[in-house]
Amino acid sequence: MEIANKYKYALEKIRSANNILLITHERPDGDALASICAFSLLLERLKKDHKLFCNDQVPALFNFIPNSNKIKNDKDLNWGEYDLTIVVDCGALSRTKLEKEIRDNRAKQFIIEFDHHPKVDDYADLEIRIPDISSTAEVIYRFFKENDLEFGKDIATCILTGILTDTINFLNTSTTAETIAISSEMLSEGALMPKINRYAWKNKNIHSMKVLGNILDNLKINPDHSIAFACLAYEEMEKFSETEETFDSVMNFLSNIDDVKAVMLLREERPGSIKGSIRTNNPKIDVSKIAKLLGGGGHAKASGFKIDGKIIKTEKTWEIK
Ligand SMILES: [Mn+2]
Repeated sequence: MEIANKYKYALEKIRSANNILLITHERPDGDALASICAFSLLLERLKKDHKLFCNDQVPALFNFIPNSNKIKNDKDLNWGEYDLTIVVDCGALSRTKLEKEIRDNRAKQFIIEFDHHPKVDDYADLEIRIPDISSTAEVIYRFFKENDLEFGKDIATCILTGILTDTINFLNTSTTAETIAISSEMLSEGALMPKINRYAWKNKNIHSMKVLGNILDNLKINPDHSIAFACLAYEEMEKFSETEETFDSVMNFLSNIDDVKAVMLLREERPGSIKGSIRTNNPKIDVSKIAKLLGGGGHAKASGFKIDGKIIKTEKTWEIK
């Protein structure tokens, strides 16, 4: 099906549904929350009953996103109730943390997926995926546009939030002329850009700055692979008790290093379980290939993986056992 027809078909499905379940990914970022909330606002306008699910709590910094207070993490969803499920920004189905439930109820309901990650799982009845565009919010913008749906201030704020957070304020390479044109249109619609910037970026507390300081202090460069990297052993992770957003912003900051091909952070989240994040600014490099080799995935410019192992700090560097 051509993409324009997919947008139309998706709206038909939404209009004919009575009860809709909206799902976004665990540990949600700005785009994940903006995307689920944009749909919630549209469904309110269309007077459709719906529920919003995310496995983890909305980080306080994103409380400004309209309707984010409606997101629940209660897995006790009455699966018989819904005739339509919309999954946004998830990449792999496992990131919904409802993999089993979705697969078990697969026959009973129609699933629409909106995403900009490379395809991992085949589960949606209608897959609206544009890999490597700036954000799922940009996919949703196109869905609105193609269907002549009005935005209004709140939905415009959602779409601009998704774009600004996923592109790091237009810094990364997925930013196109269209991304900026859409952002400008959303501002004209009344999107609250100063609010987005204040909450989504100027939100660093002293503690997270000190975590950044520690990581910078210990940063190493592997000259053979031209990768800058740092590790955090479990003992340090425990000491920091930092949230995902802190490490996200650390990675954003590290990816400003000019003379390496990529940056990598390994942190032992739980004893024996290491989470890796890898970023690059180099247009010729696809870090998702490394992530995939290690059982993970993501975008060409930002990817992640999980491996088993223990990080041990030695005098000069780290060892993984
Ligand atoms: Mn996204």
